[in-house]
Amino acid sequence: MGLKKSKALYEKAVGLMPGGVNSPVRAFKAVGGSPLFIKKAKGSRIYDVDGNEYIDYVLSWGPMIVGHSHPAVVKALRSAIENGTSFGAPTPLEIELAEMVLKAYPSMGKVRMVNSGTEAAMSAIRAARGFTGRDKIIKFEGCYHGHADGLLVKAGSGAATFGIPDSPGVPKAYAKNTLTLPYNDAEAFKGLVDREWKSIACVIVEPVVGNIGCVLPKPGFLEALRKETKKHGLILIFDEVMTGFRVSYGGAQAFYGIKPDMTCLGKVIGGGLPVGAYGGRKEIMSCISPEGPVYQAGTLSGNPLAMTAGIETLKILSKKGAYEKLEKTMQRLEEGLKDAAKRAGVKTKFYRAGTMFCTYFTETDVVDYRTAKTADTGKFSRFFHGMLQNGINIAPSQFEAGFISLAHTPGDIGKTVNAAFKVLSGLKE
Ligand code: KE4
Repeated sequence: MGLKKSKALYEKAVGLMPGGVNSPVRAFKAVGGSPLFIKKAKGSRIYDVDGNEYIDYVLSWGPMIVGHSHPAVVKALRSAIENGTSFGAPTPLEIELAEMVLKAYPSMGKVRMVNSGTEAAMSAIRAARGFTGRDKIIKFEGCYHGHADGLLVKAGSGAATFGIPDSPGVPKAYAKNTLTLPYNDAEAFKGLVDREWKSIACVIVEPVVGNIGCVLPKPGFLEALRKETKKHGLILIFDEVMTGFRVSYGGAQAFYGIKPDMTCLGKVIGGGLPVGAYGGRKEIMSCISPEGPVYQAGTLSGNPLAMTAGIETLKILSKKGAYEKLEKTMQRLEEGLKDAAKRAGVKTKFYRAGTMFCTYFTETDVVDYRTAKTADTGKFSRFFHGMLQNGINIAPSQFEAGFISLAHTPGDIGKTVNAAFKVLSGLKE
């Protein structure tokens, strides 16, 4: 069906928006070529403006876990929109979603709705700083917590690994309060905290790192974060924007049995509409305005349409058998992709946590940012475009996670595995 219309739209878009997109990863810079413009999506499928159909493993970067345009979500939104779109006043819907979230995440005593994962992480860190009176934070290389200034920081040189800006526009003064460590290095973490704990408010971590592909915590790593933060009164923040309701209904904290002090959520809890949330122990959340002095606000926070989509999505996920079905589909895909690479004679490493996954084009075990970067991004790009040509839409970067939904069928998985074998076989040359 060609990509003529997408190409024409992209040429127009670049004259209107930076890079022609509203979020960088969509521009295909990591894989080359020009992005698809999507017309619609239904179930496990997306359809571009040229009429091409794809089985979708991006799922809007995670939110569409029940499938695109789920009838129950669409129906609920249709009736919600009749009542208006935004009031700037409390609604019963916010109570309903807050109750569902707090029930699923018992580590949270209270929760605040915001509009994105960035806002959730930024606000959780402000709460931790306000609660502890300390300024510094610890993050881990490769973890992404949205684009707030203090989080666009990379490891500086030197023992204390003081952060340096990872983007123009981030003042050095902001970055120096962010200490950065290698993910999965419990010893380095313990050493830094033992030295610097008096000035550190919190540690923020993706319990499974979805922003360098899919990197699992080594046994003992999350436990070490929990032990050392408790010992020194640091706030442990699990950024579960991606892992929340994805790795399990109770997120990575339920999956790994670790109770953080605060949690950030997003993506799935909005069912595809803009929702983020942060929450934690009651004594921390009581610092948040208007209950306490730490200011945080948002015109559209708790928006009735976004709450409706989130509530309906969580209702579907909380039904008996939902995660068993997701797990079965994921197992089929994992076995199929591993077998396809083996039969095609291409060395890959596959990782997954629940139904987020990544195939790395490397022979190195991927345990952190450094080892993830051993992946052959050229080979990945050829794989990406080959899969697209075979009607399979995967993330346009080696360093992003893939996702499945309740709408993915055994037939979808079969088609995907066959396409993967065909494309991987072509990579051998
Ligand atoms: P948003 O501000 O994009 O809603 O959430 C930021 C964020 C925070 N924490 C984690 C763990 C995240 O994965 C994200 C956003 N994830 C990316 C995917 N790598 C969103 C895609 C994009 O940036 O367009």
